[in-house]
Amino acid sequence: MHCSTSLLTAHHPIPPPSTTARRRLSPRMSLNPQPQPPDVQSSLLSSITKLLWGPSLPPGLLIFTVRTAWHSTWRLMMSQLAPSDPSGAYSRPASRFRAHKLPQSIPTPPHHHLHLYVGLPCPWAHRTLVVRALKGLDDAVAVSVAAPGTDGSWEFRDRDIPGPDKGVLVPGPDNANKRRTLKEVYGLRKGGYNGRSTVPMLWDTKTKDVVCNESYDIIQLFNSELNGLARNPDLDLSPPGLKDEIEKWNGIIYPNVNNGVYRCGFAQSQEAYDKAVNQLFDTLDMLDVHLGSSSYLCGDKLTLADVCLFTTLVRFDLVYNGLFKCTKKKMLEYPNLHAYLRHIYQIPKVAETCNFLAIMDGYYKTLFPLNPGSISPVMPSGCGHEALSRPHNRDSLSLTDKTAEMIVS
Ligand SMILES: N[C@@H](CCC(=O)N[C@@H](CS)C(=O)NCC(=O)O)C(=O)O
Repeated sequence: MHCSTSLLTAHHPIPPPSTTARRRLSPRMSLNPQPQPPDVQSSLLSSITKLLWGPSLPPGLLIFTVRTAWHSTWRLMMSQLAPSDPSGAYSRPASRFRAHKLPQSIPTPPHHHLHLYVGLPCPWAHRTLVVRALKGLDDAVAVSVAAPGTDGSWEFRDRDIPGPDKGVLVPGPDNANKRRTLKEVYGLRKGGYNGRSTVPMLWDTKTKDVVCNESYDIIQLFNSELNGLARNPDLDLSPPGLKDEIEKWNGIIYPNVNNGVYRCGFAQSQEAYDKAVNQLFDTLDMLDVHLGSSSYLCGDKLTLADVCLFTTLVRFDLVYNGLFKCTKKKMLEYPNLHAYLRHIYQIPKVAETCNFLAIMDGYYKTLFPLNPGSISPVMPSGCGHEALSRPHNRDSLSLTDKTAEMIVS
């Protein structure tokens, strides 16, 4: 169900589901078989090999057979993980629940009926956490933080799982509906639900229904529809005079960077990968130049476009560079982009939304076809709290940036 004439679609050009896109065949359960101890695995493997081919198989034929079998299995798993078009390019499914206005019933202080479901690895959910924090909506919109289960779906924990950094959001229980999984929460809505149970998801605890599960719609709602409840109602991340420019930047950044990293990581052909990776780095090169002389994308004011860019940049060297093969350069090699990243990270309340270990685990341990061993690499230097807290030296770019002051006050 899409918001038919939603303005938001224009701001955030999400491709409609391609008719040629391969269907998701089944839940991700099948992508993560239960691990066996190594000795059981290897003796099982050698028994199967002997049974099939006998002891004297020519090595070339063995390699060919294993390669063909693995490649077909990988293609099958990728088609479940990431729908693609016939050229092998990733085709992101559209969000089912769109909203550009809140239903009349919500929210009227002091009764707050909105509950936000997120997962910390997810860049789309991260946008909603950043805008919620900047607008001072943490009391008005409660949050439940799910964690990725071994099959890649979202699960809740019995209690908060403390992280290494104090104050940073951590996975925990479902505070609104007391369910074990996000799928169960989606299933509570009248009429049920059989689609993808994605984060972010905004839930109405009064009507027991999904308000919206499209991140860009949610950040627009948070920015302008809840000012009666916000601690920072005067912070406007989408002022009328900048709307066209924000839309212009989103039109570049969404396909080439936000979804661009996924187009690299989920490409199923060399051609699709080459196209995605070139578009990604051409755009990053251009952004690095632009942000060398501009505080934010649209000038002196932080906007929704910056929030959308930030949540991809903060994951770049942590996960996209290695796991998604975005290897041409690291974020650290872009002096202006990295300074801009640090600048936004250092805005009060933003750092608490960034759980670096949860991001790494979420990507490396659940995207089985991309990392079959599920080994999570060591955190690259330059990615964590300390590195992002280094001075950004960008104050001279703007004389009018009041963002940080507005948020602290
Ligand atoms: N267009 C959506 C994308 C949301 C999305 O893809 N979320 C992922 C996590 S990064 C998810 O929850 N996937 C679970 C699934 O596909 O089953 C948005 O921007 O909100």
